[in-house]
Amino acid sequence: MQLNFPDNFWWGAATSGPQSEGRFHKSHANVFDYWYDTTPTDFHDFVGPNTASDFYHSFRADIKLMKQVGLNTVRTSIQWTRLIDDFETASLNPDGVRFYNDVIDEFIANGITPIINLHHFDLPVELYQQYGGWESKHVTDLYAKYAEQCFRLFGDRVKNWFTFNEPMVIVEGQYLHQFHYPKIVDGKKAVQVAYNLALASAKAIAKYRSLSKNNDGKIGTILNLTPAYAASDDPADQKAAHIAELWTNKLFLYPAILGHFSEELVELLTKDQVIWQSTPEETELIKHNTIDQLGVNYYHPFRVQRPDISPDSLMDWMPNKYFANYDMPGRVMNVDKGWEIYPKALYDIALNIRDEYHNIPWFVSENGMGVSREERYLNDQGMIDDQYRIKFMKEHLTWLHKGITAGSNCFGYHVWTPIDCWSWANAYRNRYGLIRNDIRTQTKTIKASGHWLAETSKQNGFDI
Ligand code: BGP
Repeated sequence: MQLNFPDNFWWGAATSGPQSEGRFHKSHANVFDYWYDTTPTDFHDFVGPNTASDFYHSFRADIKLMKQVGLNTVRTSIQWTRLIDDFETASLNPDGVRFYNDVIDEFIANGITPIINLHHFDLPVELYQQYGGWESKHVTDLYAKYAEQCFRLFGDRVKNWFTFNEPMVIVEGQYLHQFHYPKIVDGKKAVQVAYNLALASAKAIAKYRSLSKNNDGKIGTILNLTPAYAASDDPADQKAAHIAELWTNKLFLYPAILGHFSEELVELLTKDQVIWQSTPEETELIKHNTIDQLGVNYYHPFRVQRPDISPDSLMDWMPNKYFANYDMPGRVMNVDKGWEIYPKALYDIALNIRDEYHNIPWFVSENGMGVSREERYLNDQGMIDDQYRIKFMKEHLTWLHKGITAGSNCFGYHVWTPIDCWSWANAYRNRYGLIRNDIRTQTKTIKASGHWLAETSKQNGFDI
């Protein structure tokens, strides 16, 4: 039986500037450049972002390969530090302008629609050092200025914009769970940063809509949704899962789509005395600048157990890794992370968006399987025979298809990632690409999964 997807379905893949380009325009560093420059030992095999997959030099050849694996859309991001010279005035770096113009034109010339994200964890480190980064509302204004430059420069050709990738990872990585620089544990700051990110997104959306030439485009945001399932029927686990859902998913879904924060979450944060500082003008801005479309990054669910300490306080248990996975059932991926593979969550997400978020148009903006030491699967022809990744994509797409059949308004599926790329502190440990990148030589070759996707995209579906 053939599964057919809606007309004009986005068969695509996602990457980001900091993970693919390599370091150019060296006069500014983002937080990852800086972290690597100062503590290279924090990075797997001491591999940093300096070269990444060298997209800055090889984008023309890379885009040809992306075309060969059937992608009709590709998401990447513009780097704030590479496009802008002076963050206060948002004056431009000419080489950054040239590069991103060339990239966008090259995608279009190859029949690939560029989907552009404005921020993928790559805060200019100067803005952290001067203002505390996203802790500061001034930085949200500077971000909106940078966003405006992007809309003005590229809005004639780019019609699908996204304001942030995974704001929750910024909050948790930098301010709670210490996996991103500056590795702080501070619940109050974490909550303010979350609010400021939602505010910054609304400011960028307001700018976009005020520029009339962009009226034919759409703007959205990209959230990592992690459905929180209770580990058992025990009411304490059920309650814990409910609270986890409030923080993990509703924190950003509500302002982005509904234009306000969840009252229940605000109540909990107020009780914990960590609620953000806001003004009535900001509340109005958020209310009137909701998104046109949503990107959903999905990798794994949470299985939530009741915490050892009070389940009524978010802040008590969050730094204690309350959401840490308990023994995961079934298959897992990512040797270091042990992420559970649970494709049905995509169906649950689809129905949740349909029922609780106005059935807003959305797409899977990241879904992928990280595998370590993938050379193990090189076959006699020198191709990575990644049947496990094909199985992974088929399973997820099958559940997504059920969600679409049930009326959810999903218009695309993007694999993480087109070409093996640099994964933050994990560097090249887990490979996700449809295209292999031998990082010693920067030689790029299509994997079995890339050939499978080319066929699937051509057929607009696949046999199950
Ligand atoms: C998402 C990020 C991507 C990418 C992916 C894979 O959270 O948006 O940038 O890195 O996860 O995860 P990782 O690279 O940590 O293995």
